[in-house]
Amino acid sequence: MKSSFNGMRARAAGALAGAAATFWSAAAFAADTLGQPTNGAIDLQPGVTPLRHDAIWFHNVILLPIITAIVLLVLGLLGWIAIRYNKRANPVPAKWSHNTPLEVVWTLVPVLILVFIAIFSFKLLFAYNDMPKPDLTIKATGYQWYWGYEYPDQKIPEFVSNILPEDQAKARGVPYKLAVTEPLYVPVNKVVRVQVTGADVIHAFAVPSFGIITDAVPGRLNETWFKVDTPGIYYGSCRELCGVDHAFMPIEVHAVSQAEFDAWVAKKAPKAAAPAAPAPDTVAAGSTAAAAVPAPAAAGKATATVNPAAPPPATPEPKAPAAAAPAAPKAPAAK
Ligand SMILES: [Cu+2]
Repeated sequence: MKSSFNGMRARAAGALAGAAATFWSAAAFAADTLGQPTNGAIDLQPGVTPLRHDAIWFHNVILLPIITAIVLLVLGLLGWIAIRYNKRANPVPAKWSHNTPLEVVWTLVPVLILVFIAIFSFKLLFAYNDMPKPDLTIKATGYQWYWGYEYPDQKIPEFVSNILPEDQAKARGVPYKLAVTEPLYVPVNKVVRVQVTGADVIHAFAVPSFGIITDAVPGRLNETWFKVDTPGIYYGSCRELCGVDHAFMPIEVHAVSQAEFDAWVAKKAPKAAAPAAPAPDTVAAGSTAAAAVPAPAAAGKATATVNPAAPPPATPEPKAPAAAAPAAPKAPAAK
C-alpha cells in the first residue's frame, strides 16, 4: 500500500515537473516574436518605442515585484493563521480585539505603496502626453470594419486598409487577422503623430509593440505618438468592441528607413497632374480610387450605426485588388 502510494506520488511529481517544463519552455523561454503575438508566450509583447520600453519597465520592475511581495505576504499570513491558530493548535482563543498600532500600519503601508506606484505611473502618463515635435502626422479613422489612413503632410489622401483575406495571408506567409491589404508606412527614429477618430462607432487604434492604444471616437480627434527604434513589421488591432467584425480590422505598420519611406510616399501620393486631391470625386477617377471610399462610408453609415449588427450598407470595396476586398467583410460572417 505504502509503496503504491509512493509510486503514485512519484508519478504525480513527474507529471507536474513535465507540465512545468513544457509550460516554461513553451512560454517563458520562447523567443517572443517582434511585432506580433507569440503562441504560448506569457510575457508582454516586446516593444520598439520609448513609451513601450518605459511601460514594460514599469510593469516588470515596479508593479510585478510589489504584486508578488503582497501575494506572498498574504499567502504567508493565511498559512500562519491556519496552522498556528486552528482549533487543535490553539484550543483557547484570545478574546481581545483591536490593535491600534497594527491598524495604523495596515492603513498607512498600502497608502505608501500606492503613492510609490503613482510616482512612476504619473511619470509614464506624462511621457505619453508630452509628445515631442512630430516629424510626421497620420490620421487614422476607424470604420465598421476597416481603417482609413491619411498622410496630410505628404498629401496622401485617405486610403482604405482592409483585413487581408485568409487565403491571401496564407499564400504570402503573413499572419491572418493581423495582415492588411494596405499597411501604414513610417520612417524609423522619427516622431510619428497619430490623430485618431471614428466615422461611425467608437473604435480604438492599438499597436502593442508601440505601447499605444487610443480611442477612435466619432466627432473627436484624439492624438497619440510613437517613435520606432527598430525597422520591422508591427501589428495591432481595433481595441474597442465595435460590432460583428470588430476582430477583423487589424493594423499593420511597416517601420522602414527614410529612403524606403520616401519611395513609398512617391508611389502613394497622387501625381502632380491631379492637384485637386481633397475632392474625393476627382481622385476617384484616378489611380487612388480609395480616396472616394470615406465619403460614401461616412455619409451612408452616419445614420446606419444605430444597430451595429445590421449588415453594412453597401460596404465600399473600392480597393485595387478587387478580389481581395470583397472577401474581407464576408469572411468573418461565414465563421
Ligand atoms: Cu473597431
